[in-house]
Amino acid sequence: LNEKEYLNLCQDILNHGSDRGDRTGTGTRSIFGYQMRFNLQEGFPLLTTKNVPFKLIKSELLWFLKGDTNIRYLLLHNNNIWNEWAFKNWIESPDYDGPDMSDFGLRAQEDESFNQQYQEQMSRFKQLILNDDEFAEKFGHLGDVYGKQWRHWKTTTNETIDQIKQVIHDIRTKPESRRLIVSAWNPEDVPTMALPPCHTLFQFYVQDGKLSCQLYQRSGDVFLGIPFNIASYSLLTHLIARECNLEVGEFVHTIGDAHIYHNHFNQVKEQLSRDPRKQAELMISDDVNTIFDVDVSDISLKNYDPHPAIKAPIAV
Ligand code: DHF
Ligand code: TMP
Repeated sequence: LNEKEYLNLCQDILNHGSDRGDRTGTGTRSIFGYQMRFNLQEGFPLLTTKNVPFKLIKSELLWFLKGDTNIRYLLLHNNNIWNEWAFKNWIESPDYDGPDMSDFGLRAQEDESFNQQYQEQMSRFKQLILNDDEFAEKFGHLGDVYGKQWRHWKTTTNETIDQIKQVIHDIRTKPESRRLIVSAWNPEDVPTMALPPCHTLFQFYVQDGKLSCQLYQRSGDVFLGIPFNIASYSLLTHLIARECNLEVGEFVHTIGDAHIYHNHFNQVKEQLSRDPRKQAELMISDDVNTIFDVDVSDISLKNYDPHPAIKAPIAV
């Protein structure tokens, strides 16, 4: 069962991980180097032991595929998962004129009156991104993150490389190639990114008419980020396979620092007490010609019947 792969990872970290400090000041329990395998023929590996909002995963992946790095597109799709990292750029800039928001991630969790102020500034920020073009241009960008590196990698001679088009071409023409790689890790750009890419590099592999994908993720927030990442790369594998007239094979997920934040322990234990259900099926509309003009409405799930969602604070 695919979902066991994930539940075993959670249990392994709880049992054998080291308690460590981290950049966000939250604290984690972590292990280094872990691999999960998901057979995409068995169904779509969206977790069922908690409700994972698939519509957010779709719009985030289509945003990457468009080569977009501005959160305005996400907000237009009611997707708030990247807000904090754009907000950070604004509150640290001379343009920001509201109350002090330094260290807002931790303070909002600990101080209710500060949390109110934070919510007010965040909703002002979202309105400005949506309604003010100039503001969105200035503060909506997360730096040269995934979309930029996937579709418009800048070369030293000022040309751009479209890694996604290139890899699709290579899968079609050289399916036995061992060089079917897309990298989001661009050392020159890392210092200016809101968050250096967590999913850093992926590779495709074709065997028996099936397309497999392996991701190397340098850092994984096992309760919040990883369930999204599994579904996102599985969806990407389906889309690329369709583009290349292949079936889907496996999604292999390799993680460097795999961690559970200390303030997610109760949530993880609750999730581990639940029994996995039957996996959903992914449906992609027949109207889709190429993955470059897929719309969120072209992608849907059949028979997704998860346990209830479990809330947890995100470490900023
Ligand atoms: N930072 C950290 N500390 N962990 C992350 O997983 C993470 N992920 C990022 C950006 N920065 C991050 C991008 N992906 C959520 C899931 C994925 C994600 C960002 C946020 C999240 O909060 N998921 C909630 C539901 C959120 C909602 O409904 O708006 C969840 O319960 O799955
Ligand atoms: P870091 O840059 O210090 O590693 O912090 C990034 C955090 O975000 C870390 O907890 C991993 C998590 N993360 C994911 O798990 N998946 C993602 O897709 C993203 C963007 C972040």
